[in-house]
Amino acid sequence: MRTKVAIIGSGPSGLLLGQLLTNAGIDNVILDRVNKDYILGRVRAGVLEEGMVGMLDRAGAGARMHKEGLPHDGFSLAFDGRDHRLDLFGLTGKRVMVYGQTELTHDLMDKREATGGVTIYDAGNVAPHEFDVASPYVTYEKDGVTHRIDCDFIAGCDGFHGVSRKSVPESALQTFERVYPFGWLGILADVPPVSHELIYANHPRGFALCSMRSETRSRYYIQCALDEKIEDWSDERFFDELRRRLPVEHAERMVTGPSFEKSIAPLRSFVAEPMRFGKLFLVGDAAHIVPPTGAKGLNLAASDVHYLFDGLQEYYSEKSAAGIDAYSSRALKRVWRAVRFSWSMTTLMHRFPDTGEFGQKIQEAELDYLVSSKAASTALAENYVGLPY
Ligand code: RFL
Ligand code: PHB
Repeated sequence: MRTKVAIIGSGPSGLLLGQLLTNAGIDNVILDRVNKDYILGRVRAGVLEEGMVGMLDRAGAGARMHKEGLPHDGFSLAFDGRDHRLDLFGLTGKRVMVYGQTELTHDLMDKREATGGVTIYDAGNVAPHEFDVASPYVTYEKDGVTHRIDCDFIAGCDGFHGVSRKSVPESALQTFERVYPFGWLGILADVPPVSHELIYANHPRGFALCSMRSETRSRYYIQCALDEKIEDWSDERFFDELRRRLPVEHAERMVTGPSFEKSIAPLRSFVAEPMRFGKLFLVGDAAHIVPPTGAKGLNLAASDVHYLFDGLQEYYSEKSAAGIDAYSSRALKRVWRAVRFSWSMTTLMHRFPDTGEFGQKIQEAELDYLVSSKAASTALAENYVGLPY
């Protein structure tokens, strides 16, 4: 088989890139090591920046998001027993969209099917080859047979644990990493959200986040130790702990109910540089990971796709390599700003092993400054709604 762009990974990065290429008449094939249901079973991001919303529209897959997504004009920072609203729209003129990654992935898969895009699921041992020379190709196994796809370019959209980044010689790659000494225990439950906007809570017992997927479905998280076991967390214990970390007016109003998903996610910041090796591009989580505190991971995947798609389109329509040559540096500039923001939100909101009473007071003083200074609130809001691409 031959195609122009072989895309490894059918997560949001791969699907978005694939759809923009298909819409522009540029052939592409997506390969994923798992099947559609498995991908749609992963519960992840929930907050989309306007840039991501625009990218989904550009792909022609935004209709359901505009109908069912919840535009949010602000969120709350809770600390020292009180709640402080950050007016995102008033401070920046922008809002965010609350719409689950699962739904967005579903919409992109439907669009791909409707426009005849090729996706090969359950592809075993996917491997990129010869990407440092003129004629790269990808191999994979399916039903016991090895297949080969020749292509012009390979897009590594296969997430943090994927094969693309691992295929690059170690000497060609510089990595930067911070692993945080805690995780997030998250649940999904069909109960109305405790508040119509998100609440990010700093508490001496640890961070808590009240998010949602709809007006009847809540997504709640609490900071937990990395060695915590899911089995030890009944729904009742989870809600008790969540309530203890929230201002009393929210704790009293919280509706509880059985969860239907419960998982622990570790927190990490990671960047691999550069994001291009000859004909192979790293996109989204394959190149970088941020802790979820700033809600930036999925949104960074969208800006990477924006830069790469522009470069590929320019290559095919104008025979110019300027855009693809600039991909890594353009993408990394925005990546590092988001890495900084996610790290600072994580540092500000969580209890670290050495936080102690002094650290707690410092966090509260910083939060107090953030919510009472217009300059500081604006800087936070500007980063949260997303820096321009
Ligand atoms: P994905 O979604 O990991 O998709 C990669 C795909 O590649 C496939 N794959 C392979 N295919 C073939 N061969 C191989 N060897 C392969 N290895 C892997 C996988 O099966 C998969 O289908 O990466 P992508 O597309 O770059 O998307 C990134 C986002 O998923 C991620 O950044 C976000 O989910 C991060 N994130 C959040 N981001 C936000 O912008 N806002 C949020 O509110 C937000 N909340 C979150 C989050 C991530 C979380 N977790 C669990 C990590 C909340 C959580 C709890
Ligand atoms: C979510 O709804 O899953 C979510 C929202 C905001 C974040 C992280 C996750 O910062």
